[in-house]
Amino acid sequence: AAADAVRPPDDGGLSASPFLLACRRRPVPHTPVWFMRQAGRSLPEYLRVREGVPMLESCTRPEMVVEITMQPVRRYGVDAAIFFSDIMVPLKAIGVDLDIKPGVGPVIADPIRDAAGVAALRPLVPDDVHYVTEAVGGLAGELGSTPLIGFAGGPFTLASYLIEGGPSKNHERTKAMMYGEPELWADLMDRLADLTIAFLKVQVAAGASAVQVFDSWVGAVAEQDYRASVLPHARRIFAEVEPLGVPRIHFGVGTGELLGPMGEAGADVVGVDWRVPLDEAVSRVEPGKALQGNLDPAILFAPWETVESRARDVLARGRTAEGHIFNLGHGVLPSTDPDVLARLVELVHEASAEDAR
Ligand code: 1CP
Repeated sequence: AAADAVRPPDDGGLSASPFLLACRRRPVPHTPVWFMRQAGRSLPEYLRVREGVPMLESCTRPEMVVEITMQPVRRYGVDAAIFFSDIMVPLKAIGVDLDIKPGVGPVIADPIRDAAGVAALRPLVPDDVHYVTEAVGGLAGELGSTPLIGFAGGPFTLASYLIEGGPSKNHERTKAMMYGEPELWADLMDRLADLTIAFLKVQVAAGASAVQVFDSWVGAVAEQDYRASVLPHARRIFAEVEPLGVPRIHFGVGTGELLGPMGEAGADVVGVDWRVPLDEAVSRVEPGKALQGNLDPAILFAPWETVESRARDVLARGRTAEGHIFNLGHGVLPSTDPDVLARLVELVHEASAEDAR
């Protein structure tokens, strides 16, 4: 109806972008699609730009960040860009001695194991990450009507890297603190939530149109413990970001049993990994949320006919949600063929536009 028509936006077309409309559970001309970890993985143009520059240093060079963020937008025509950075950048910026080692991931020189370690985590001020402000500002001109997603790590995931000292399979020291030293744990989670809030605010103030909180490893926690030890902090993050007025996405891996409480944390969009079909996820998440996901990233290594039928299945199940943003169930795997991703974007756009007619 005419009353529902999108008014000519005075924001360069951003408010009519399918990605932002879907986050708001509004009608879309086609299902929007972007990929977690679309920037800086396998693309040859990325590897060329990064040659000889350590990961964390690359995040502090605004021109490089702009270029890497734009690469998947140019190549794939995705409906959103994700800012090239890392969940560890704000920790580095407040003085935590850490590195991102090729083939390993984040490594912490002095893992946090006691109250003194927790107390040493200071708040982030915008000047600590002035290069982020510069890069996001530079992207506004390049992106035009394509929205930029800012992001930060979720508190459990950041705590795990800090306490374990690096990537961890079982998160045993992290859980030992969560179960055994609840007051110290709460203090740590408070500080990490503050860090995440501050980092998201910097990105939105500089021009990001949406934010995603990656609590990637929180699926390791049982629902009861999530509710007691993580959810209050996640809830505070989304509440403090709400006045910024941009859609908020909440994602974790292996979170099938946590989709309900993660929805309660307050984001506008809940990310779903590939283990739970989207129509089932709809019944686990409270009403009033859009869903994001959830093609298995490993399916992209199967023949195209398989990719296509599985992608169509995700689209069909996604239609049962109030809003759907097509994505993978987790990040693009490093050896993924970029041509398959390009073809997938085309398929999602064409197949969903046909359905919308
Ligand atoms: O699309 C993009 O790639 C944007 C940039 C981006 C994002 C969104 C990077 C660059 N990192 C992240 C988020 C991130 N970092 C997450 C959450 C998303 C997820 O679950 O995948 C996590 C858990 C990290 C931590 C991290 N950083 C890891 C995982 C290690 C583990 O525990 O298994 C790794 C390997 C990194 C390094 C990293 N971050 C980003 C890149 C391009 C790289 C590779 C390093 C390099 O190129 O030298």
